Amino acid sequence: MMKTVFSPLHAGHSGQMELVAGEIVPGFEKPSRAEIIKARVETEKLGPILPPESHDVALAKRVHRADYIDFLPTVWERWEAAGKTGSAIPFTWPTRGLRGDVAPRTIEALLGFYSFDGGASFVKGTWDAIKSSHDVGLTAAHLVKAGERAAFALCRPPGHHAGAAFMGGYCFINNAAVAAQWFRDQGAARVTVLDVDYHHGNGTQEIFYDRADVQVINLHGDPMTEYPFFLGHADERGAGPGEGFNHNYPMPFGTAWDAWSASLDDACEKLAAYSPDVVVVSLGVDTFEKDPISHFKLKSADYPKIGRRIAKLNLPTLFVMEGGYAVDEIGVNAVGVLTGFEGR
Ligand code: OKP
Ligand code: ZN
Repeated sequence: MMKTVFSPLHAGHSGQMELVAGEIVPGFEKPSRAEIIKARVETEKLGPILPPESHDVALAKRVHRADYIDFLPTVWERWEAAGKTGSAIPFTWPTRGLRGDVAPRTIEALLGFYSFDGGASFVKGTWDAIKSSHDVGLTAAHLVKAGERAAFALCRPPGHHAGAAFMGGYCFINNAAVAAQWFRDQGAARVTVLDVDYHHGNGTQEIFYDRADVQVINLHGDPMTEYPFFLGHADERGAGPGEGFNHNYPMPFGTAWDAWSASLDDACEKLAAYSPDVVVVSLGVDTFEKDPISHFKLKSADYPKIGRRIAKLNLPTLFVMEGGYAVDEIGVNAVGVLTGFEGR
């Protein structure tokens, strides 16, 4: 039986708007995603569903910049105090040629200072959801540390696009990175983050890029044509002491199981050679053929095969929920990975 950790507080992050193809629309990253996965955990009898314990965000500051983590809980009150309504969406960024080293003062400016796109927006309940997602990840990590073979952190909002000092792509705190760091702090010599979400986990890569103690492996849509566009190429192999410990598998639109699973096999060989004490899987199921914002062609029957391949590594494994936007099938696909891992 695999334990799942889930918090109802995710639901306060609701109604946030998103700019897609020239129109402001309701965010794809919506509460029903987590609720449908939770319902599938129940009907599949994966195992007990536990609430998170509260953990100090000091742990998040081990991978994020302290000023960024201190900023997140203040966003909504500052937005309201400035007389603004709607969703707090970043809109101006310190890109090439501008100063990225000076934090300005107004909430509008700070939202841009602490983000790389307009995809992570706030409403009233967003901070409580972010904190609950962080707590869900760490509580599930504790279960694995305590001897569970695997645990499922049903995180929402997701985390893998969030870097040391920026949010973006629906992500605020990098739940998988925080958990990986926590395992290190608890005595794990080496940790691998295996990111199977359709989108490149640019935040996770950035956080661990110059480190040898956390291996980061990403399978994703080729950034030449897919979001987040500006990271995720095959030649990004790590820097300094981290050289050789970052592995990217960019794949073209239309990639289906045969090619995708060949990348997974190669990734698992590199992972096994690294011989980590624990694996953190950034579990996105937006590789699904019917995902509304993605372009891979995995089928529902493929997800248990992902779980079986990861189980063959025979390592303690923390599954951390990331993306997946085909809500009708998100439960079947996400829980399919987990039941596949359990050998059923
Ligand atoms: C978050 B995760 C869609 C543009 C992309 C952001 C996608 C964030 C995905 N037309 N918008 O990796 O699933
Ligand atoms: Zn994704």
